[in-house]
Amino acid sequence: MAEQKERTFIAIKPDGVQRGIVGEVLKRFEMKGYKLVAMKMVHASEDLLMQHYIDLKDRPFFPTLIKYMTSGPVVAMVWEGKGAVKTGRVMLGETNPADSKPGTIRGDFCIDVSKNIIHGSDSVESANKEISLWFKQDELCSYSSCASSWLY
Ligand code: DAT
Ligand code: MG
Repeated sequence: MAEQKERTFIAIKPDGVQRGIVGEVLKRFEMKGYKLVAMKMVHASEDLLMQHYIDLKDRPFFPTLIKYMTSGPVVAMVWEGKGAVKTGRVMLGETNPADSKPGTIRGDFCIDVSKNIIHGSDSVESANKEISLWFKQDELCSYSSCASSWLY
């Protein structure tokens, strides 16, 4: 069924990597039932980040955002499953951790909007764009998950 194949791009930002939150994020997405399709650690270039955040290029915080995102490696991932984009955003919490509820990743593990530890695609369209920006086609793994018939 097509809806179970929805994919989202999730990236643990440099602060999330430095603070040791990678395992916790993986755990939450795995335990929810989403399927890991791709994952890599990458110290992203300014060029890649400028493309990734192109919609925000005129915002005052844009230069700071690019500097922060290139300050260390990130862990980039693709997760797949029903409603992965929307549910992924719910699992992340609000952009500003101060508005994020406890139980969400940003609500539980960070304080400031400029160090909000994780990125998640905001629509299926941007997910597709981000996935092709960060991953080559052959980095996306094709396999069937044994959990699938117990989830859907
Ligand atoms: P999100 O990451 O929740 O999709 P966004 O796309 O609006 O939010 O912004 C991208 C990132 O830019 C966000 O995760 C943190 C940073 N950011 C957004 N608003 C900010 C602000 N007012 N001050 C500083 N950084 C901000
Ligand atoms: Mg965004």
